[in-house]
Amino acid sequence: MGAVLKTPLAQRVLGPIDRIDQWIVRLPFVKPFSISSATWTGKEALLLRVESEGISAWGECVADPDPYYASETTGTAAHILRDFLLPLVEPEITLGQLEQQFRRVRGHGMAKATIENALLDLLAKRDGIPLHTLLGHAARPIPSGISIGIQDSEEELLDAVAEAVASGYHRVKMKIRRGCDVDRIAAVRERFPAMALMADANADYSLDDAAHLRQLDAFHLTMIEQPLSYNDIYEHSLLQKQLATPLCLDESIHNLADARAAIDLGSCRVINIKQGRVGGLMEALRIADYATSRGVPVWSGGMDETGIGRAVNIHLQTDPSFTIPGDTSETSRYFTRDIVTPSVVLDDAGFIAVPSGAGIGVEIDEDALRHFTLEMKRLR
Ligand code: OSB
Ligand code: MG
Repeated sequence: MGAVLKTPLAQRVLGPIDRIDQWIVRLPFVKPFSISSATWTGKEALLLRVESEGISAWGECVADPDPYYASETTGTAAHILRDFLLPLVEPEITLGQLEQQFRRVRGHGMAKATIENALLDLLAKRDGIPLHTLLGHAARPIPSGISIGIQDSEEELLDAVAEAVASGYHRVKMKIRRGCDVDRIAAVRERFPAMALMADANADYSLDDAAHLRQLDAFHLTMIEQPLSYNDIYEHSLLQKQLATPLCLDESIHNLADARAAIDLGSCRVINIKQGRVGGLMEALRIADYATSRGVPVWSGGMDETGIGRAVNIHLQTDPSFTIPGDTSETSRYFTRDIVTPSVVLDDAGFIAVPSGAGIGVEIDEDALRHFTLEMKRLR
């Protein structure tokens, strides 16, 4: 049951903006996180703070400093925000008009989402309502899933999965790559026969690997995420025809049009929606609606966000279209110290409580923010 809003989101006027500041922060990870194309030892993120009449609103860019997951980087996002997107942010225009203006800037969904997220936080805080209420959804406990990076050994992987299961995570995703896949999945499956398990290849395979990937059908995975190129939709449709296991697209989906193409071509049977990858919450909700109308379930991915982006992902998952546990894990899995309070924690049943305060509903820990700041700039 969605809350009734006086004005549809797209018709909301932005209102006065007194100041915009940008931070680049780097939070060290508890342990390195490896996917097929990269290893990260910390989360570097660009943050925006928009100030209006005493309200501080925040947006986190999900880009990494490198282009190993997506083509956007912290550096490209800073450039596009400063030179092309922020100049379009005017007090008298509506959110819908802003989205329309943003279309002239091609791509750069991560940069667009950063300012969109901050403006939605601002509007919600002005109304004194939580972000999920602004989006039209009611709070509900969010089932938590976990994404386990590529481990150095099978033993370390089994330990990590055992720890995740003991913590109550509702679904385990393990990262795979060429040469580190079938045997590892077989070992996890043998030890945990009934657990909801999936694998994410981060685009490491090609269509020539179809016969190899078909071996994974033996392990009743809930899905295989992005086996083929980050840039592909068509070849995934050919691969899906050869596999019983549902495919899920992540990297390939940048907007609603990509989602339509992927679903209509039969390239995937599930979509990983990262709101920060698709240009923001409004496009994420449109993709979720379309996918649901076509019988395709969606879930919220993650980008190892700080507490700002993680809170946004939690609010997004109040949309009933998000029927599969996402990659939103406890803060302590990533960081010893975060830049917001409170931390994300799981309850005894593996659920996350949606913040109930205004906007994103978490407070910036100014000391921690200062501690992790690499650079800060006033943009307006
Ligand atoms: O492919 O989903 C991915 C993290 C960084 C970049 C890409 C991905 C991931 C994750 C971790 O899988 C998600 C999370 O725990 O936030
Ligand atoms: Mg992925």
